[in-house]
Amino acid sequence: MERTAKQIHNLIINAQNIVLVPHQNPDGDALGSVSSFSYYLISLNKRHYIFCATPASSKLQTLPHLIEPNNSLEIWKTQPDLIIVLDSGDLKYAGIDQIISNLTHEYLIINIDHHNSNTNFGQHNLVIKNASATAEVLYHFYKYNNINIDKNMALSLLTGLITDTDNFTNGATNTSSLKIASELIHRGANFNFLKNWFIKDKSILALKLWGTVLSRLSKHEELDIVYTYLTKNDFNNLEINENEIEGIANFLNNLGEGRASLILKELSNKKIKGSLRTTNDNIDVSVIAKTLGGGGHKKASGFVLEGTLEEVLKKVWEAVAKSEKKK
Ligand SMILES: [Mn+2]
Repeated sequence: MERTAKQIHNLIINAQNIVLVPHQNPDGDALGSVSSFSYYLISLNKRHYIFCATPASSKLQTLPHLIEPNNSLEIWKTQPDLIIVLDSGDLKYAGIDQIISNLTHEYLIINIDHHNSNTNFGQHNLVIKNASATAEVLYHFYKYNNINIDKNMALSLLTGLITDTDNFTNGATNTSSLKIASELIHRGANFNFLKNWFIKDKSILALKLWGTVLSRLSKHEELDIVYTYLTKNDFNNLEINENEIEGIANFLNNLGEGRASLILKELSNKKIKGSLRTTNDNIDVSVIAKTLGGGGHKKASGFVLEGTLEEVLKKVWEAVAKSEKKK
């Protein structure tokens, strides 16, 4: 791990033009990770861009330390020699699989991530699957290379940790994430500012949507999984972004019932997005998501399938039953 971190650092030192890529619909870990990296590249005076296939939520953009990514395809015409993908299990999740396959110049891909389903798609892969966040992987990267973590970098990394541990409450929270968070705070990251920003993040409209979702909670008794769903009509007239759904999915971890929870969301073009969560050590939701063509972590994963809500729900139950048999 240390060797890979040092190799990557050498490549950065020698690079002419770098593109940083967080995953699509970037969350606090994806944006926090690219922002901390951007601050570091600025300190090195390195020419670089941050490309994201979709815009970041307007809510996250209100955090002044997070750097707004750019979705202009013109970036790729600058022929970056180094493409650094952060917080993505594969290039499709990052939203750049098509773009990469059309590149004709020479480049290297660097993959820095913590997803259990990571496919090691880079020429260099710094992947720590038991890390709570990509921010944690980057913390180690900076340490291995004796890079000073300044205040802005610390605040960006702490944003990633808070996001992926759901305010230090979910299964990804461990001694390592808490220890790193404490050092980041020591380095000037304002925990109270971030904590309040993340906790006081609900609007009246959003909570009404929560009410709808929660009123539909059901349980598959045999498989012991709690589930609910959102139709297109539910949020057609509301300005609700992807992260809101993640928030509900994470909240379902508070349930004392069921081994895992599932929330299905109807997308446009007849597709359904599923988010799986658990705090139970005896179930690995990344295995279920993988069977359904998705991916993620042992305790939090997701997938997108074609079909109606009923059809997709049926496929999920089949995937759960299949993953149980394998054991
Ligand atoms: Mn992450």
